[in-house]
Amino acid sequence: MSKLEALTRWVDDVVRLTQPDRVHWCDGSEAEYDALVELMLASGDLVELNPRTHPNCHLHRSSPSDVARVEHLTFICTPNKDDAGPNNNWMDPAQAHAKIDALFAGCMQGRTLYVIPYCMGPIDSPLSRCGVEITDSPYVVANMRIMTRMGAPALARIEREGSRREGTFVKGLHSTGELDPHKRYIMHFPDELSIKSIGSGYGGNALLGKKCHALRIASWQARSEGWLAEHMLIVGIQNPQGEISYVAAAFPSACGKTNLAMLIPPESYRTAGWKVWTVGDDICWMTPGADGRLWAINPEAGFFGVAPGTSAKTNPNALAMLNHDAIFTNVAITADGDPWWEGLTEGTPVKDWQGRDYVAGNGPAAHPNSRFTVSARQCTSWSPHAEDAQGVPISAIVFGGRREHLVPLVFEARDWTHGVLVGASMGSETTAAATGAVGVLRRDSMAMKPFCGYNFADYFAHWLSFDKPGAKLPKIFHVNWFRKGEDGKFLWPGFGDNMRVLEWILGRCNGSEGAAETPIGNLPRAQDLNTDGLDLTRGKLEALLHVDADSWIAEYESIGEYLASYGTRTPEVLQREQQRIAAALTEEQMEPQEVGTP
Ligand code: OXD
Ligand code: MN
Repeated sequence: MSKLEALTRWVDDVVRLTQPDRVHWCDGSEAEYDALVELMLASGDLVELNPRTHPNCHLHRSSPSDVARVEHLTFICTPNKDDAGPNNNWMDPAQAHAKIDALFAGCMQGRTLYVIPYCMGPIDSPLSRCGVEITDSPYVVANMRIMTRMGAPALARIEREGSRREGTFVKGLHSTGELDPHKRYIMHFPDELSIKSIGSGYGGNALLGKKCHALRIASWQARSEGWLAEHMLIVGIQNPQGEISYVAAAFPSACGKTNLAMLIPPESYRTAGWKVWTVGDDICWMTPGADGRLWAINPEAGFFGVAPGTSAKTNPNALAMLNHDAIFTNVAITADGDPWWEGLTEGTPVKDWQGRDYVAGNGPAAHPNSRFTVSARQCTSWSPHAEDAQGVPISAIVFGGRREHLVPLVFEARDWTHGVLVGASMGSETTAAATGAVGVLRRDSMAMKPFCGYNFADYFAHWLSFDKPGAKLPKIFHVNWFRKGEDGKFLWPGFGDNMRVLEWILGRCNGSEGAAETPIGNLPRAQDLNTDGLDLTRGKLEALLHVDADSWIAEYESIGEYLASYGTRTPEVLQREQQRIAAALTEEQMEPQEVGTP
């Protein structure tokens, strides 16, 4: 129960609509979590993993038709269709409420309705925002306890803020319904600060604090309040002098944000005193501070990471934190009951993600979008500043995608406007994080295509609006770890060696690194990147940094068409920037000119 009338009234309305047998207000305690686990072990929703090697770890197997976000069933419901924009599916709010409420009617009969008060961001931070999720899924409650600050302290904050002003918390209503893909919708009502999701138990569709609140609703709120809600990791990079610079990086889903967020530098860097601190792996809320810099918090308290590919080589920090107190979804298991996924070198799967006997050659053992849920505090690189109420100051923003061809390892945008264009024109090959074809190139502006709660044209304008007198904005960069050579193999080793690129990026921020100027931006020359100890031929390095004018002319034509597809709302400044670069590409013979050698 709550003393906040707006909250109890809403819960009562939902109870009348969904008709649960019981109502449980979550306090977020360990005892509550343990009781939920017992309940799910008894119902078969969870399977206990090997308690010797993985104490307090459990496996959940979802319905096989409910394994990823469903972008085609995700709607932004604004009174005016243009406010949602061509980047979103839109439905009229009245029609959307009627359609989804008909599915919610009586859907919790025989079930318990859980009320989850949660806070996105450190509980004492003015940058944090609260919400309440109602769900009939104990699996969702258990995950929300790991992913957010959930329970009594969040309820106290909601009541405090709500007693001063109505409508301060985000209302999220969720039911697994019948887990029927034909009766599945994820609907957002940004100007009502509300979310309704039915028919799925999958993370991004069901843990409403994450994509639905912290990105789609928050991006809308951020626009009206002058901040940014972004699909970005946050890392602190400590140099041998002990100074820490913070970098925020946007990559589409399943493109390595978690790995970059937990990067362990190569040995030579570690010996020299470099260290990387994790602040967040998926979402970043940034607000201009009194000093003109952008200050960032990670609104989440845990990681909901992609399991396949996580290994001692790619992400030792992640692997180490998954030995206890974690939930695994749709991974395979070994004969000893240890979790297993493709990419692990130890162990042999005996049951696949659907619990069937594993047969090699019959598809992957773990689902390609199988996940782990784990508290951020279990990560050894978790930053001591990750919970700072004022956030951390951002020195560089990095955009990136999965591009086999064309896009060089790294380049720097000339200024903020150019950087916004670089983010807006990001392209990436699709992954298994959403249903649909994998490996298809699509534009994914700022990695926010599935997550921006309003018209991208207005979103680009909002980004541009931060460039004002007194602002000390981060420098903007673009990276591509995925470029392939003529032999079809990745040119860059990636993972820990990405530290070499981060070093150049930070050097550009403090003026100590050189670059060559090209129409698409400033690139490191071969001598500007530290490749000592890398098995990288000069030819490969040149291929990684190559800017092919003809292909870029075609790319900029396609970027122009993309911007035009947002119609008259597209900021003119951005179109002019696109035209300027397109013209420079045609004119220049791509003769690199040196700028600022250290
Ligand atoms: C995620 C996603 O789960 O982007 O983070 O899909
Ligand atoms: Mn994500």
